Amino acid sequence: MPARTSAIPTLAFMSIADTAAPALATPLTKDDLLNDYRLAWESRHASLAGRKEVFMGKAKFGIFGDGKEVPQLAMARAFQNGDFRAGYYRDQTFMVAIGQLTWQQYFAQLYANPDVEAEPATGGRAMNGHFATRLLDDDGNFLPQTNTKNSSADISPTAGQMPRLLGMAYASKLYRQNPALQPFTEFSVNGNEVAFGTIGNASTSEGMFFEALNAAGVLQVPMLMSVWDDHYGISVPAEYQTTKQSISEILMGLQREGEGQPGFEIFVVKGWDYAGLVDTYQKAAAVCRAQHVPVLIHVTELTQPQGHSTSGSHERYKSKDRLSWEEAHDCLHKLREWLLSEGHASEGELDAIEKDAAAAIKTARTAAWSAFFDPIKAERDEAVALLDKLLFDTGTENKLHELVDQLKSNPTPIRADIVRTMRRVLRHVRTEKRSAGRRAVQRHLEQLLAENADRYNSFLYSQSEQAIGNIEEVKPRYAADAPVVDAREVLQACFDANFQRDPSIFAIGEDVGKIGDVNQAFAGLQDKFGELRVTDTGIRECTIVGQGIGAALRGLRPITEIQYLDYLLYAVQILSDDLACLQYRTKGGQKAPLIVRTRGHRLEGIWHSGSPMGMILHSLRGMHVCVPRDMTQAAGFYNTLLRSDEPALVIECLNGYRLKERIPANVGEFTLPLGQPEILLEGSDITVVTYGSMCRIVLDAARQLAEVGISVEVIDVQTLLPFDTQHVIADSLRKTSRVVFADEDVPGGATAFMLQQVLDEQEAYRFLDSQPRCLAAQPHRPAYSSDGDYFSKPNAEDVFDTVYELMSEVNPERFPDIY
Ligand SMILES: Cc1ncc(C[n+]2csc(CCOP(=O)(O)OP(=O)(O)O)c2C)c(N)n1
Ligand SMILES: [Mg+2]
Repeated sequence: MPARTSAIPTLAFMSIADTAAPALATPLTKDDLLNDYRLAWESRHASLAGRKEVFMGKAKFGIFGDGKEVPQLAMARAFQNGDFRAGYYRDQTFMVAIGQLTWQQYFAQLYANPDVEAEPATGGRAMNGHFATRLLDDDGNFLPQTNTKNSSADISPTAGQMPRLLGMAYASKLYRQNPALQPFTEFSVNGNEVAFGTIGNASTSEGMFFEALNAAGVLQVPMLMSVWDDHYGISVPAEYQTTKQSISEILMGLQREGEGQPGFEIFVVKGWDYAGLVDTYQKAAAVCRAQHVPVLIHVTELTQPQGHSTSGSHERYKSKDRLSWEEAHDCLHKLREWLLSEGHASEGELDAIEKDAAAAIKTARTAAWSAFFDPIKAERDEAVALLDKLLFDTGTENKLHELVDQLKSNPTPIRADIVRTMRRVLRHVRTEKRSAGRRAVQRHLEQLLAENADRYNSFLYSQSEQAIGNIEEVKPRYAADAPVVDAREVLQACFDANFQRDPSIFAIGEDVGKIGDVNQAFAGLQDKFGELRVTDTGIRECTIVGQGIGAALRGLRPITEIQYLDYLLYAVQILSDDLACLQYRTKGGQKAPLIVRTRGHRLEGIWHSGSPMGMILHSLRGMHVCVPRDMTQAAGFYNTLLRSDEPALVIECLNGYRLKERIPANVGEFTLPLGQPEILLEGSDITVVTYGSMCRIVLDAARQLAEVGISVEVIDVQTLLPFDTQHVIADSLRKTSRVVFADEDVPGGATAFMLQQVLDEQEAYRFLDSQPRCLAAQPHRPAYSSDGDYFSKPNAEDVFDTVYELMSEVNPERFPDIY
């Protein structure tokens, strides 16, 4: 083992402190040091044992924090109550060090224990190494955050933690600088909370990393970013990942010139240098917390003793030299050397700690396995008892005995084995409906399916009292002389009222601040409510959304704006991977009620007319998707959403802001329920289902169709998620027996979704006398200008012809072919 080269912490680019501090300037007792040593070894043993569990078939996959233990101990020492983490799968040591993970819980996650008590981070839903603390109580309300240490819920996509991290840091800025937020004492103490980020060296190659760092520097928020640098991203070394192979070197331009200047503090410290790490984190967190200066700590020379994950072995791609360098620089061995050389402990003491650590992990692992497996065995035994009884009653078939015996003798059954066997057995005795044994099995199966639905399918959406379906409907009221205004003014009045009502609401986005967004729904509101409430951002859709997610997690009510629907693509990944699945992946442990506001459908050209609703519907389950046809409906949705605790996307009609609408007297109070279509025109021959800007076109076509004697019922679905919860459309088809789904998406996009919902989900196929038709835009993006629009998107003539064709098929005499 090579000797430690220096007792001096390796700090570079530091502007706030000397670089020649003595080893461990931070006052730590011998107990502190030995506890850290114990925890480091427990963590190592957990990694070693975890890998074995996977190879023994007790878990499906494993990724571990071995080789990253020591810097995490140092980070944990700087992490205080109220702070938040957004990190990745290597952070087990940190999570245990801050007291938010036990080793038993660690193994529970490895085994995928679906019991939230056993595995509080994800309820067995995420792979191991996906950490989270429970931020909500059993009713789905936020717990106080300032007296605990908090972690947002990890996701697998590399660098996906970055946008949310920015938002969590941004919340501290708002809590410190906006006096109206002072009453929110359960979320912040004067904005003192630091958002700690962790990321692997290779993942810094992702665009989101750079976007988030730049934004943090611009915003000057308390974001403390650590890069765990082990030189690799799976098998691909730094040469392929990072210019100059050093993230700190290439980010040097972010370094601030001095106190009070804009920019970052950047530190570089070796990952095996315990003293240097502890001191660095203390200094870094202090400046970050006090001055709201973002910090980057580049932790170098880390290793991966077991390679990347259980999917492969690193001997395949690391040279012998590299492997022996890694062994020599293993941070645990280095820590041991340092404790001995500094006289903090004897060999015997450290040996005993290492031994105890191994034993502690064994105990935790065994307990976790029993807690996971015993209930399954009990479920299996219960099922087998019922099945035996059924066989006794009815079964003579060998096949049945075989099925039950297989389940009985399976040494490691899973829940699917139990349910699968019961379903297959019931299939075999389907004619024995009167057998009591069969009925008992069926009842039990139903119970198991319900339990497993809770385990595996619950919490896609909020189940709290503020869930969207629980928000009371308040109808709009109109004064007799209600002013008729440009539609954007309806929104402006709605936002104005809500901003007055709730100080936690704020809006950010490109051009949202000074000019009040490109269509001026926020016009004048920055002047009225200040720059912290209505705020311009850089052009960075992904982190605009992330800023909202992180702030919403910390009790604020952000409205983040994506200037045009076409640019939502930049943010869809994070909306899908982070926001939409947040409740689900924590089994109701976290929520981020973020509203994403955007505008789309019809305007001009390839990048300002998009209506990629299919893409949205396919990727954002877990969010609500509102497609209001005008600004009054949009205002109703904002009023509802701002009172609920669920995330949603609201797509306003780009071509609707200058149309005239009447302002309701209760413009900030009336609420529009989601999932309730509106019948815009009653008719008897055929139903046309549509939404958004197409409503006006379909209404126009319906008037033309009326002239030739065809009576069209026009339905605006209003929200695509949720979709027509009361089956209003099926009821309409009961009457008309014919349906056209029309929108501006590509063929097979949201029209196909609506068709599936109505025919399959609502079973309305039974009412149809004609083929259901979908009328969508052309499969390409819309071409520029009015002719481009006419020939790219469905127009009134297209709607007319589609409906007419259907009616002509039904009654060719009355409706002879046009063409
Ligand atoms: C967006 C995305 N691409 C690829 C992957 C697959 N993947 C998981 S971890 C990883 C390497 C990450 O390396 P690094 O950031 O250095 O972290 P380390 O595992 O080395 O600590 C890759 C490519 C992923 N999870 N997400
Ligand atoms: Mg790496």
